[in-house]
Amino acid sequence: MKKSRLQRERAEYRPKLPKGLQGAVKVKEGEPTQSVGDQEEIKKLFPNTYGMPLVEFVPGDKANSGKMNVGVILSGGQAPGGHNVICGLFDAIKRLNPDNRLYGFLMGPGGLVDHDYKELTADIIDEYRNTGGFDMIGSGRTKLEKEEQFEKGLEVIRQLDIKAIVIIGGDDSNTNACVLAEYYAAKNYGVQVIGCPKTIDGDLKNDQIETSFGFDTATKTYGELIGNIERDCNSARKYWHFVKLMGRSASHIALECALQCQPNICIISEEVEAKDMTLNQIIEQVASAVAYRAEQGKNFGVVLIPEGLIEFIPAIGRLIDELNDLLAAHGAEYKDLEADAQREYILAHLSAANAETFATLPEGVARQLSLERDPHGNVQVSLIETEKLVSDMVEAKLAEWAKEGKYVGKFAAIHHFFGYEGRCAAPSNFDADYCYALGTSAAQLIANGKTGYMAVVKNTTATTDEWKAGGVPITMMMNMERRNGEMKPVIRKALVELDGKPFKKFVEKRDEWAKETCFVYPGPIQYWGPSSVCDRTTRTLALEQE
Ligand code: FBP
Repeated sequence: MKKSRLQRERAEYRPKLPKGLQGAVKVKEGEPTQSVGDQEEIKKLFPNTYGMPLVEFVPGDKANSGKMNVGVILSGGQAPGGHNVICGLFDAIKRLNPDNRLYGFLMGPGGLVDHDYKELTADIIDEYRNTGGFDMIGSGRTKLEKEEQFEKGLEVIRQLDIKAIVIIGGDDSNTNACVLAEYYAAKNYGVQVIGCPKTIDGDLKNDQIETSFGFDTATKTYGELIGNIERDCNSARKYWHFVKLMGRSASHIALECALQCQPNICIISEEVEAKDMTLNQIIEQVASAVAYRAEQGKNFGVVLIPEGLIEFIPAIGRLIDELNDLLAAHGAEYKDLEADAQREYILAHLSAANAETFATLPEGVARQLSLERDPHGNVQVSLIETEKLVSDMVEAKLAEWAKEGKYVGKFAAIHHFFGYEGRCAAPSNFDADYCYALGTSAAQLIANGKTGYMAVVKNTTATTDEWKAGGVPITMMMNMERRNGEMKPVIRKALVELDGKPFKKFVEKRDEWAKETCFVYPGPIQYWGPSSVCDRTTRTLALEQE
């Protein structure tokens, strides 16, 4: 693979490890744990992996050197730093015993079931150090949930003499990792399963996980792009830019980018839901800011929109819930219908209130909501053009106000969607170090006989030396939620907290940002230079850990 000069220099970067992982490791165990909700049900579903203690790695004196082969899987959407998790895992198992082998299952969890794998040797690993992307072994969204899959996976696990599988994924994939760990433990197969917190969305976090990897790099990449747009916008002073940002449900990415770049408007889905706002109210809010700025002679601005917005507008959320159940129950007969017939079918089967909401949606949006869900039952929100929907409706509202005699100035909109642009960016120093430490922790969890744990690294706003590595039982983060029409044990998704410091900081400033032009241009991620620039965490993490 031909590398750019920057890539070649970056390959030489040696990620920094927390003190607890730098040499031989000792395990410090905490008290037994409980799930965050529905304790009795979760305990019943996970009798072998429930209640285990938290684990922290502290410097020890004797390295555990038993022989262990390990399998690794990348699951779900790409996130910067995934390769460094694998590099950290590789280096750590080789340090424990040079005969240990690492196998990568290809194209996601499906690779385990289909026995599609490759051994990850030093020359492969060296190619991918500190690089973005998941292309070392590929990723996929196959859901590992059925016994046949677990048993099929076991065949290749036995064949390769694998002691443990590491699943690098988001909340859904780690939930499945826990189900797999429980299954292998219940059957006494002696195969351990360890999870790793990945997702640019930033919604896999809680008291134990400070941040999911990839969020840092992805938001800094979007921050750079939004900053560039803001500067262009402030130079030409003739466009309103509507930027949709990835993040499936949670608005963490949009909020972080707002804190970095100070755009005129940023919509936060969680607030829309909490205030029970209608689509029309959102539009009026944006249009009012446009009209206000027009009066000041500023016919330009930047609006950030989280990609999950549509699901959080309460009336549309209720519609989606019913559609999810409807599609899950009637999937097969519905799938073969033509688009028009599908629409009729849906209108005929929905409750009156939801049918009314469905009928009022622009056709393209209604169509997207009626399409097949991803394997985890989610609406594919990244395919809905919310940025266009919002700007079209703002334009219509301004035209209505103009007819009533209100001054609304000139309105010309440009649309952007930032999502895929950030998922494979070369990891920032934070993500390069964090991921390498997560991979190293995963290796130590395996070496110390743990299963059903997620590798974690805490105290991440301190210097890397002071980070604290360890593991958290996955069952501790679970509760029961309705998925595809059924109650399921799942890791609780972290949405933006309206009483949290990042959101409060945004609320303190947003009126000023809407009226004035307070743009900040963060510029590109820096790998070399002053630590205050290169090792800076996200605003979200800094405010949360303040
Ligand atoms: P994960 O939760 O698997 O990390 O994926 C996150 C994400 O990037 C979302 O932000 C986005 O909505 C979705 O993946 C897009 O999915 P796909 O890559 O399948 O188009």
